[in-house]
Amino acid sequence: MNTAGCTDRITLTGIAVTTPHGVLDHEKREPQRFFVDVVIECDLSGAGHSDDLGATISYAEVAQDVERIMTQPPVDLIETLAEQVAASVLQRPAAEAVEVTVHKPDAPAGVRFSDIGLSGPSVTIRREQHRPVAIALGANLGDRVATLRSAVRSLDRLPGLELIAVSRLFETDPVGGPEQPDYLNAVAVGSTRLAPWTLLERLHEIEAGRGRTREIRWGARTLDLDLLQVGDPAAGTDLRFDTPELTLPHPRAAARAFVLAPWADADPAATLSVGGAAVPVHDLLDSSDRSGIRPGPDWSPL
Ligand code: PH2
Ligand code: MG
Ligand code: MG
Repeated sequence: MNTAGCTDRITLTGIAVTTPHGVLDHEKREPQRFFVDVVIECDLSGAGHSDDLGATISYAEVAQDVERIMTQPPVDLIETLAEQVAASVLQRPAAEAVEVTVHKPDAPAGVRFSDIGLSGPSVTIRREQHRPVAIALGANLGDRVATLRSAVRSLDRLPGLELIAVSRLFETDPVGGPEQPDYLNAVAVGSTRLAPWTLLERLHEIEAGRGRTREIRWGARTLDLDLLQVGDPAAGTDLRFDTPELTLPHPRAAARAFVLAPWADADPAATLSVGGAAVPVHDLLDSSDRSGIRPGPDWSPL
């Protein structure tokens, strides 16, 4: 995976909370000053072009989360507070990474700290988003194997996406749409720090680069890349939402053998959230209509 972070950032500097935390007994009784800085790396281009708060992370919400975490019952370490703040920021779908600094300017340390600026001890941690992701690949025009192979290569090189496994190829009867050639389908699974709509944009760019056009819904295509799921339903961390641009998990994945067969092949332990429950993809496959699904040509795309 290319690990270069996103260069857009939301910064909150110096969230001030007076509250008791510390290793020493008296620190757990007597409130002292803490200042928290949060730098969130996230793609702000969507919000910048749409002027829509829903397309970014509300700094007010983050600030209030920080205050709530800081005013919990006393803990010993500012590391603990920083870790909890980072974890709470990373629950937001748009957050790709976060840096958290917790300052404790009046900490008892047996020395005198400068009274210029914000002096005294602090800790700084940086944590990256790592969400499991499943992507479906399909092709039924042109040199299908070559197109799918180059699509996997593009996915593998995508900054912010790390591929872990790619399924075998399955040859499948077309489902829905007009009369069209058979498909080759595969599924790639991996880990991403990207916001789902940012990842979807990258998938559309890869499709466009392989001559994909969008004339007829469910019509023949050189390449189709669909975002199936982001996050882990078994841990309750999968992202679920329904917008005109993107619905997660993919609304038709649970019933489509051409998705389920390669998905179970790439990740035999995969689960999909169906009506709020994490259901093994294998079980969904077993109860789906597999009549139009055949083994495809051999490949080893990674
Ligand atoms: N994709 C569709 C519609 N129908 N049928 C098969 N067999 N494979 C596909 O990938 C497929 C389809 C819309 O994306
Ligand atoms: Mg599709
Ligand atoms: Mg699609």
